[in-house]
Amino acid sequence: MLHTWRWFGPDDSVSLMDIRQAGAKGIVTALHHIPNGEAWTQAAILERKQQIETAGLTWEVVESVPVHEAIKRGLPEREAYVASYCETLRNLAASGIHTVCYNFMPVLDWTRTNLMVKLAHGGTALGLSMVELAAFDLFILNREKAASTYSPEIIKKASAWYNSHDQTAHDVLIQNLLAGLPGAEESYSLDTLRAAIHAYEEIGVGQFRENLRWFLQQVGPTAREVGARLAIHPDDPPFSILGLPRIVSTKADLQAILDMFPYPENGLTLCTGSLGSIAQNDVSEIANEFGDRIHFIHLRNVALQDDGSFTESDHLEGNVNMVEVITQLLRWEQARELQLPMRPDHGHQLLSDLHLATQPGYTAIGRLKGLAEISGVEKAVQYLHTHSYISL
Ligand code: CS2
Ligand code: MN
Repeated sequence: MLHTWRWFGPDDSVSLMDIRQAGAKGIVTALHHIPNGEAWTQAAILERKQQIETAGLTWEVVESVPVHEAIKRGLPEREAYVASYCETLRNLAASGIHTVCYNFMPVLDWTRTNLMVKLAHGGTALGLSMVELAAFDLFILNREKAASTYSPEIIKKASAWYNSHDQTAHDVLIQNLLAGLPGAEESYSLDTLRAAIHAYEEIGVGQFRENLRWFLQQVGPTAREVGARLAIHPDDPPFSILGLPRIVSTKADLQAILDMFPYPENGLTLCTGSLGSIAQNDVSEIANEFGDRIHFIHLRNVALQDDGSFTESDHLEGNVNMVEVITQLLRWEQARELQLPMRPDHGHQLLSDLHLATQPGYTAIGRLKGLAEISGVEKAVQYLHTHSYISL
């Protein structure tokens, strides 16, 4: 796999030289300063590409070209936004950048309730607590249909959590859920979140799926024309939150999306942590089944709890059998005769990073550790194959 690393641009506290020292060869980045929905000019793309190449790295993947809410909601102005999306794809391809990751999650992007879950060794992790999510939904957002979303047991625990924590704790939970995590395209107040959620009550899962179909059928022909590889990122978490429809969560969802525009340019980001956050997803089976349509790989792991909560775990530990997934991916690379860009997705906050203001999930040392562990597994599997101990 081609070892890449997410860089948030010149303001990122992790420098391009840090990234080279961490062992990555390629960069995953986006022009986050350009407003969502505005076309990226070739000049702006080439300026970022130049910065990366001057540091001895290559820009391998765009994560992400954001999909405007008007497209997700199917509003009339989606026509203008999809035209600018196609212009961005053209300008990226003309600049030699062809792999484009994107999310199609409504309103909120990836979501966590806790950004500093204390680990036994003193480091911290990201986590999602269903009890705290329910407490927010029921007693802070006061969403009308929230009570029908959670089990009586979760509701009881959510009430106990809410009543046993002070306003400071409530404010931290609100901040974690509304401020938008790194790479997210929007942030909200409680009122604008309520309005956005209400807008989706009229849409539902079926129409939301049709809105993605429309998007893919609009941008797909341009992707084919310019050789762009679209790679949709799974929902994170892979289930509906706050009553919002999520349609990129399961194997069946992924198959339906690939069928919406049945060409290789309509592909996937295999994110093991996002997909692995529900026990029903066999990530290795998904990697095996859709390997010919995977254009980009995120490797991270999760430790699941019975109530649906999870904490992000070490890359090789947790519910995802990472050795099996990496073996599947290496088998597909061999069959497709190519290298797929892979990035260590998230990392714990460890050692000196604990004393720095880092981007949640995007620490240097935690991601370096993950990349090193993944690289070791990859090397071992490749050696065993080359020396006929196993066959890919
Ligand atoms: C990550 C996110 O698995 C994940 O959720 O890839 O951190 C990513 O940054 C967001 O989906 C935005 O791209
Ligand atoms: Mn991911």
